Amino acid sequence: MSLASQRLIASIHDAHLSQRPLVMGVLNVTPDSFSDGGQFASRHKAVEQALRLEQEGAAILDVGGESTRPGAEPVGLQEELDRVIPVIEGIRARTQCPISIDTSKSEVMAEAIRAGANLVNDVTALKGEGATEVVAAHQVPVVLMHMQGQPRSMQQAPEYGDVVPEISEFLLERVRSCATAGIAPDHIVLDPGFGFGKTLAHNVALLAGLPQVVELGHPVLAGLSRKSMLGQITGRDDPKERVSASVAAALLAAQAGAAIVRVHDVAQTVDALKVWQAVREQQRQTTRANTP
Ligand code: 9MG
Repeated sequence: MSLASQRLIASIHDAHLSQRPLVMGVLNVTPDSFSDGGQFASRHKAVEQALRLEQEGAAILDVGGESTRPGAEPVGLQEELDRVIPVIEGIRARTQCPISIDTSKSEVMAEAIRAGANLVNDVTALKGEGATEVVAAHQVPVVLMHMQGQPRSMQQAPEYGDVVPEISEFLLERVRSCATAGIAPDHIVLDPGFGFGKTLAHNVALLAGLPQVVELGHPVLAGLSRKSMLGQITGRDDPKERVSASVAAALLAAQAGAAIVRVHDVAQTVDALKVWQAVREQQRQTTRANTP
């Protein structure tokens, strides 16, 4: 295992145990993200954006080349590689900040790790062909996310009996499969997958029940940033207008015990977490002082 992966695993577990969540900054490298000015200009802009996110306090940079939004169409292998690999190489040439590859394709995982990625973020929880093998072979940490259905159709009619236990059971089953494939349990981060095949009621129940997912014993990642559930609650249609709602949701996830929050608005989230942590530290000191 590389030293960088060892360090990342240690910092994720430290975040989990100390309840000081790491902020993962989202870097989408889909054509609509950095498109003006051609291939090299857009690669340069993506790398500059990554460095900005790091400067703002991102502890992990999550690079993704295939949209997972509801209704999104799949992207071919070569197209996805062409989008993400040069950007990962470009980031790695400029910073040692941990990089996460957001993909479900084992070939992209392997190439991204070769190019400098340190963590795999898979919204299909390593169910794709060859995915567990790649993660086991490279001994990198992995985020296993729950999704009902596929991005193209997942919001059509999501259904659960009891959403939190059902998702927890799915995640535990994936942990067992990964262990059988040779992935160390302490390399696994769990993610209930807000917005992935869930109605507003499911998402709210999931956020309220997030401590139960944390109790499964693995670090938990929560991705609520700018999602449509926040648009439904606030009435804000434009995702860019959901910053305050996203920060509030990240704080709630942190309070519930999330070890990583995946966000677009890194600076705002980092500030909010600092306020929460300062008050929490004071509360801890007061409790200690008053304990005989
Ligand atoms: C790629 N992506 C989009 N939303 C996400 C979420 O909530 N969690 C994870 N792990 N990845 C996500």
